Amino acid sequence: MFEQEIESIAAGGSNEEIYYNLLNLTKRAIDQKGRIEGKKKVYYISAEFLIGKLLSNNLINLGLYDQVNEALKKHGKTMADIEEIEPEPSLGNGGLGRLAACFLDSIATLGLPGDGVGLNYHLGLFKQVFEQNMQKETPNPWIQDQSWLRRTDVGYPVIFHNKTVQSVMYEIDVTGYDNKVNTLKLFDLDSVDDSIVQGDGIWFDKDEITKNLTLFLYPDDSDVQGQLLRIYQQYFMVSNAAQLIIDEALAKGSTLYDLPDYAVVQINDTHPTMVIPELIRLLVNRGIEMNDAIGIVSRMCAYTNHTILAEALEKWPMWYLEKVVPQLVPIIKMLDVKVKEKYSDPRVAIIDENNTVHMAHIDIHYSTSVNGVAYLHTEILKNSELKPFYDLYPQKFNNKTNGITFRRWLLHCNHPLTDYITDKIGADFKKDASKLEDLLKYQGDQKVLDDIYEIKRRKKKELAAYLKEKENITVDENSVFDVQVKRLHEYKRQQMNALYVIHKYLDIKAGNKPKTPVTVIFGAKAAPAYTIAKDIIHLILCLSELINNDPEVSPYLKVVMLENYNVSYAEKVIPAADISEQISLASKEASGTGNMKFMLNGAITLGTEDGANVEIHQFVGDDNIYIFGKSSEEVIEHYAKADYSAEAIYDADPEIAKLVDFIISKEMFAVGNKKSLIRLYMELLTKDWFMTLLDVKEYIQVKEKMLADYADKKAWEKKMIVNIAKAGFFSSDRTIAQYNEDIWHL
Ligand code: 7GP
Repeated sequence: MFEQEIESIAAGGSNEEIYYNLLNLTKRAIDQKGRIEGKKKVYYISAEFLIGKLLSNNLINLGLYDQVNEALKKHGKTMADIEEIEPEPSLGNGGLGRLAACFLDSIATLGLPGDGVGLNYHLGLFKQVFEQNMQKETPNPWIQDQSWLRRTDVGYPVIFHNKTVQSVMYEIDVTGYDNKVNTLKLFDLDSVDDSIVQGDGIWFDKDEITKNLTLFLYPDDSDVQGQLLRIYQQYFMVSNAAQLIIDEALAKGSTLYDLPDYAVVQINDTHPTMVIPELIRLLVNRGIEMNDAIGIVSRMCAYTNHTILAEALEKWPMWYLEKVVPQLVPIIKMLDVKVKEKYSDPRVAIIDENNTVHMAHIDIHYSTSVNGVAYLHTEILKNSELKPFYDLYPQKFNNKTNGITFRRWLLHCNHPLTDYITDKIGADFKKDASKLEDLLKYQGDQKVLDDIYEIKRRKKKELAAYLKEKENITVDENSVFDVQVKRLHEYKRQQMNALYVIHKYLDIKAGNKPKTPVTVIFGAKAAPAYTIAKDIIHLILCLSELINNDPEVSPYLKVVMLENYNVSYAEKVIPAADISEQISLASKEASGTGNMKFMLNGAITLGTEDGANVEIHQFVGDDNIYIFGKSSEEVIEHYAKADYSAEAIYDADPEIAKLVDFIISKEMFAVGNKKSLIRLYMELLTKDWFMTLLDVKEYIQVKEKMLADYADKKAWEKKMIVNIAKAGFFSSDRTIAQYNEDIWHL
């Protein structure tokens, strides 16, 4: 099918024409596949879906990729050239949003009826540019006349205090691998006006709700207006979701009393929490008794927690809700009263003594399931963060260790490795990831080990060429590629990696030339209002300028900060990595999913016992991972006793002090901004909330060991194959099968 058409598309036209022709062809191929149907459906409601570019992925899932690729090749084109034309929708910040996208892929691949529900942000997350070694945010328009988005004639009235707006629903098809199709439903408002964005930045008038509602993903919420806008967005999302759910169930014959037989709602962190009172409100409006409505809704909702960082557990002053969504307030109050009647413990109240509404508490009391996203994370939820709730509802708590879709994170981003594995163990692993273990039988086969190493070299070469072309950065493709790509946050400790870079720089300056040169690659966006995170980016960019221009050091050490790190960049950098940096402070990274992508592509993890690193460690064993740092128990104890002092460590250890002091050295001031560097220096010295100095020494030691081990090629190759072979557990197909088995029952 489509053979002739593919051939003629490939034969003629510019890359742009080819892209749009392929887009249209793919859409028709999707239509022919048909929809996944079923009485009961999961609605995965999420403020973020970081879906990435879709052309290649859809072609792979539809089984058309090889055909298209061959045809393009024949006419002297590459798929990579065509992919460059597609804009990347940046409808997410990081892990939570990318997980949602992986989940949609797996839900469809497993043939389960399930749709994503979210918002159609016009500008999504900002585009990052570097100016004077600092991050600058610029708008990132991604919606074009011809795109994957399909406008529908579905829309709902959404009531905000004094005005009612009329939504419009857009859809993006979600193809299953070798299966039928689900949809991602993104709600929008026709009155939203991109032209209110001022200048080349991302500043806009936050008060004009009808013009700005779906303009940006999580606009800067450092002020009250920003926070109110966030509530507007959240309510708009869930009110649409709730109306859609009820509509679809009614169309299938539901009486609404049996709504849980038709719909299950997965609440992706607390952003969609208001779907609970909203569903209750709508059921009551349709004549169902309040208590019945509460029962029905509680039976159909499930909540996933993605973080234990206090600042991310949303709580809103009551007056915010009164201002934006007064119609929900009596319901939330009633839900709170019911909790207080049953439980006297003030820690589990929905509304606290300051009249603040704890969104997660609504989720926990009024849903069937509460899950964490990795074993350790769920244990921490049960035993400390959410302990009072676990004591009330032990049966609700469950773990669902995250996963990644192998279609994007292997089949699409690493064709040579995919083909090689297929050649060795057959294609079954594409549908049953546990089959990857069959690779283990080649552990002793030097030819196979060398081949896999060679594929890594090829991917490094490709990345080097891309960096040269795109960012005019020259890297040594024979160096070790040491990669830390993820959101910029102090708990993820990019600053610790930067201290390693300083250590290495000083060491090389002192005459210790390393055997194997190393390229330290960072990629990260910082939230626009997160000053220290931006200071860390500044530090890295300054180090990069200093080191890369120092002829004494640069043959041995390079520092690269990728500009505008996003899904497409991840697809290029992850297959090229030798070392996967997963160095969060133990207990703080709920799971991590980047760690899984690196492992699957044959990088070796350098990490703390945090999040899913713990499980990766268990799967690969001590010999195939590099672990360092204090345990989560120790860290939690430090917080409990408030006895951590960065200053004490600094005072006691001149080697550490030397690294920290370098941040404010004359070398750094020569390339950087004094104010920013001093601020970061002071932060590290006097606060260091995420305990960089606690682990930095062991980190440096273990990393040096790792780099030395890299020189033993045979031993390294073996680690690579074990990591790839053991990655099967981290397929999101496994995760989704567990959600379905334990929670959704589709
Ligand atoms: C992230 C977690 O930080 C990461 O550890 C996890 O792998 C990912 O979710 C998927 O579960 N959290 C977020 O991205 C986030 O925004 C705050 O959390 C709501």
